[in-house]
Formats: sequence, C-alpha cells, structure tokens
Amino acid sequence: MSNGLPPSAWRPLLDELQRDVPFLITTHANPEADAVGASLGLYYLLQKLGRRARIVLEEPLYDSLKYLDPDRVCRSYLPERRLELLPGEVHWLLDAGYMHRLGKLEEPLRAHSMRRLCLDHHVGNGDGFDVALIDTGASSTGLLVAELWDACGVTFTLEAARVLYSAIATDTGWYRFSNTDGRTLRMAARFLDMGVSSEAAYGEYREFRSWPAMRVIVAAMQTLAAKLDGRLALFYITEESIRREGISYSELEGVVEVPRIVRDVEVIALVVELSPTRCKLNFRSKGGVDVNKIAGRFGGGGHVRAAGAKVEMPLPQVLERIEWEVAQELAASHRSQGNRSPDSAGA
Ligand SMILES: [Mn+2]
Repeated sequence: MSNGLPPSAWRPLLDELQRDVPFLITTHANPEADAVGASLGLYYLLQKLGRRARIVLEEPLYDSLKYLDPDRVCRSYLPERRLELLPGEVHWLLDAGYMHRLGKLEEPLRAHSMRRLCLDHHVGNGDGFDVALIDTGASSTGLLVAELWDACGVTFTLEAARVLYSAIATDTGWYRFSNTDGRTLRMAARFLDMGVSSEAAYGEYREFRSWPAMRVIVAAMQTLAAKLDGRLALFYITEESIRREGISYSELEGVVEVPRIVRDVEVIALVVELSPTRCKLNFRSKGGVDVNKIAGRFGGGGHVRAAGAKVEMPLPQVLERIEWEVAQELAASHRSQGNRSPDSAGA
C-alpha cells in the first residue's frame, strides 16, 4: 500500500514555504481541471499559510472550468500580454515539468531571473527549476497538492477539498483509468467525508451543455466512421455547424471520449474545423498506441493516451492524413506487442 512520497521528499518545498515571499502559480497552456484545480488548491494552501499568492494562466479560464473558480482567483496573461512581477516573487509551475509548456507565458517568465519551483506528475526532468518534485506515480497534480497540505500539517478547507476532488477525478477519468489507485481513492474519500459532493462535481464537469451544443454533437456523431478494421474511430465537427448553432468550443469538451464505448476502438480522432484551412485535432488511445507520437507528427503533443494538435490544412486532407498516420502507428504497436494474429484483425 502506498500513500505517496516519504516525508523527506517534501522537505525542499516545505523549506521554500518558510520564506515570506509572494508566489506566482502557473500551469501549462490549455489547462484542464487538474491543472486549474491543483493551482487553486495550492493557492488556498498558501493563503492559509499566510503567504501572498496569485494564479496567472496563459489564456482566460475556459467557460467550462469557471465553476472551479467562483472567487475568480485565476488571472490571465493573454490577451493584454502584461505581466508585472513583484519583488522576490517565486514562480511555481504545476502539472508540467518544462517551461515551454507555459505557451506564450514562457517568454515573460524567462525574461526575469526568479526562483522557480515545480510540482508535477508527468514524465519530465524539471530542468532549470530550483526545486522540482516530480512524482510520476501520482495520479494527478491535484493529489500531490493535497499531499502537500498534509506535509504542511494544514487541515483542508472545504473550498480546497472541492477543487482538489475535481482535479483528481478528472485526471483519473472519474476513477476509471489505470492511474486510479488506493492512494488516490483514500484521498478522494477524505474529501467526500468532508462534504464534497461527487454528484455535483461530475455534473459541473460534464453535464453543462446547451441544446445547440447537443445538435453540433449529433451532427458530429453522424460523421463517425469506423476506419482501419474498426480500430480507429474518426469523426469531425465542421466550422459551419459551430457557427450555425452559435456555441463556444468549450462546449465540445469531452466529445472525443464518446466512441470509447465501442469495444474494438483503439484510437479515437476528432477533428474540429476552425477555418477552411485550419483544424484542431484531438486524439485518444484506449490501448497500446501512443497518440502523443501521432500528435507530434502534426506538430502537437500531450500524453500517451490523450494528445492534440493544430494544423494548417483543410479538413478532408486532415482526415486522410490521420488515417494514414494511425495505420502506421497501429502496425508498429502490434508488431512490438505481438498480440494480434493476422486472422483476428478481421476484414
Ligand atoms: Mn495532471
């Protein structure tokens, strides 16, 4: 049974918290609920410790995540591109181990020499940070922030419990993915015991869409094609359908997950047409295929099981290219696993 890191692992970060300096909390570009929830969880902890802290995101918080931040703590660097640092301010990066994951916020932060801390659960070397605590065994950064509360000996507030519960739940696919372990569930149980509502958290995360968004989703489902013997689920959303229904992109969050329910699907690709020459790609993997690699060939990236990219290419061309790239990757992954006999592939 693992309850996480040994107490000594927290020492360097606890030492940082001894100093009365302001903290600038940041996370990766396009932040999801773990990135935002962990940032807020850390913000509330620093507040409780009597430290000055603020959160600056690259872009304004997505509409779909505003429920996490009722006090409107999160600020954004874009669109004004202004960032004035406080004397002695310490930079704390969450849910990413590389400065380049900050997107457009990287440059202004690199322009200043400041103390840099990193707390993350991704594979990454944490290079260039004065203190980097990277635990790839943690299901989420939210869990690590929660464990930091414990390491500080501070009792959770309800507002912190709420955001950390959502952070952890999101990164574990609401306790379905392979990173769901006892360490994670024991922490989640404490939040539920405090009065966090699992039902409300899920409702805010997923059940927030409008009927116009549902119509766009229905149109998208009608494009869903079983490619490569049904192992690739490929579908798209046209710019025209988004414009006609007048919805925001944040309402399309999670639509890529829908084809997961098909048994034979190994890779899911959803293409969102942004303009006649520009598309956004979303990839998911259910099995052995590394979609981070596939997204990389389109100039994007992410994780092994979830990745994305933006490309300057018309929709029909993107669809063709995706099928080709996924075919290569499926062939490579099955060669290396040797888990599929030629006749089980089906026709
Ligand atoms: Mn995360």
